[in-house]
Amino acid sequence: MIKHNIWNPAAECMPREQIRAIQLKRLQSVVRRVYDNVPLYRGRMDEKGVKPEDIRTLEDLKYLPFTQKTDLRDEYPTGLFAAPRKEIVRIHGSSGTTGKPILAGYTRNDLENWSEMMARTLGAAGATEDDTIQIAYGYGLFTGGLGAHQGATRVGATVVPISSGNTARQIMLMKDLGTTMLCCTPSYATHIGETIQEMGIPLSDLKLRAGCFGAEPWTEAMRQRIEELLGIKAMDIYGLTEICGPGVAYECMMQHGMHINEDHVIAEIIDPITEEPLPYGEKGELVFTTISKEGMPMLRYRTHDLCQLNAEPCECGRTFVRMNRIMGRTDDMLIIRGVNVFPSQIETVLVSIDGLAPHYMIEVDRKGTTDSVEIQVEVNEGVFTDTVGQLEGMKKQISERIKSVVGISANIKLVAPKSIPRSEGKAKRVIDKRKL
Ligand code: DLL
Repeated sequence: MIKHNIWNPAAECMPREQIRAIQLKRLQSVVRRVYDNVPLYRGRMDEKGVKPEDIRTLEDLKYLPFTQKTDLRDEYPTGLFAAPRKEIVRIHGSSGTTGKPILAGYTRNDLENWSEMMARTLGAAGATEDDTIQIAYGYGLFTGGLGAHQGATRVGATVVPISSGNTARQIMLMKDLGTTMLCCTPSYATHIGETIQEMGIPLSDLKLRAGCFGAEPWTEAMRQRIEELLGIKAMDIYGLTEICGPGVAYECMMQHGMHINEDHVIAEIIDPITEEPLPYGEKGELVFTTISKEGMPMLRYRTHDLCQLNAEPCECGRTFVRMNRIMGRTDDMLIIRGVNVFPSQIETVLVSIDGLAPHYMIEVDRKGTTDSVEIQVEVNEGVFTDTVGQLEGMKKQISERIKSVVGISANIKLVAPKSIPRSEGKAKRVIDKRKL
C-alpha cells in the first residue's frame, strides 16, 4: 500500500470547480494589477485591445499577451515588478550568466506562497517535522537553495543548508546527522551516490529515505540509478525563476507526472509555432500565468519547455493537473552542469575574438555524471599558419572569455578553415550527446 502524504489536503485535493473559481478570481486580480503597474503589460494589452474587465472567464486567458525571457532582459533589472520597491523583500535570479541575469522580485506574500508550494512538494515526498533535510542545491540568487530551504522550514523539518559542492562533507554530515531527505540536482545526486559507493560506505550507515530532484532534465533511467545508489525514492520537482523557483510542480508517490500548484499558477500548452493553446494530452510548449504573485506576476510566460498535461484523476487524491517529464526545449538553451547556456552567448564570444571564423560546433557530452563541453571553432587562414605557441595562447584566451561571460569551462579545439560542415538551412551548431 502506497502512503500518500498530503501537506495541505484542503488545497491539494480541492474539487475542480473550486480550483477554477479560485483561478478566475485570482487571474482577474493579477491582470488588473499588472495593467495598472507595469507599462509593458499595459502597452501589450492596449495593443491587443484587451482591458482587465474583459477577462470574464478562464477561457479569456487566450486573449492576454505572452511574455518571454527577452522581456525580462529588456526590462532588466526591475521593469516588470508590479509592487513598490519597499514591498519587495527578496530578489532572485536565473542560474545562467548572460552577463546580466534575469531577476525576479518577491513580496512577503510571495515568499509565503512559495514556501507553501515547496512545503507541498516536500510533503508529497513524505517530509514531516521528523525529517532532516539536506539542501544541496546552490544557495544564492539561484532559487533552488532558498526555495527548498523555506519549504523544509515550513514543514518543520531539521534543515541542513549545506548548499552544493564538497561531496565528502555532504556525505559526512549525511551520516553523522542521519539525514533522511536530500534536495539537489539529479546529476549531483548521482555523483553523491557514486561517491558513497566508492568510499565503501554501506547504505545501512545512512538514513536517507527520499530526495527531491530537479532544475535540469533527467530520465527514468537516471531515476532508477539514483534510487539504487542511494536507496531512496527519487522525486522529480519542477520550477523556474520567472514563476517563483522550485515548487511550481511536484511528483506524488505515484511518480507519474508532477502536480501543478494550480491555485498559484495556470498552466497552458501551446503550439510553439502558431501559439494556439492545445488540449490536454498534446505535446507542446508549457506556458504559465502566475495568479497569486504580487512582486513580479507573469502573464502567459513561455517557458520553452516541451511537455504534456494530464488531467486524469490521480490515485493520490490530489486534484491538480499533472505535467509529465520535460521532454526537451523549443529553443536551444542547454543546461550544462546546472548553468543555463545559450549557444548564442558562445557565438557572441567567438565572434568578438580576432582570427576566428564564425563557424563553430558545440559538443556536449556527459562522462559519468559530469557534463563536458568541447567547442570546435574555425580559425582564419592567417592564423592557421601560426606557431603552436600562438595557437595555444588563442585557445586559452577563448576558454577564459567563455568562462567569464557564459560561466562554463569548455575545451577549445581550433580547426582548419572550412572544415566545419556548412548548412543550407538553419545551421546545427550543437551536438548534445548526453542521453537525456
Ligand atoms: O531550475 C528552479 C528549480 C530549482 C527547479 C530546483 C527545481 C529544483 P531556473 O534556473 O530558472 O530555475 O531554470 C528553469 O530549468 O525552464 C527547465 O528547462 C529546467 N528545469 C527545472 N526543473 C526541471 C525538471 C530552476 N524537473 C529551467 N526537469 C526550466 C527538467 C527542469 N527540466
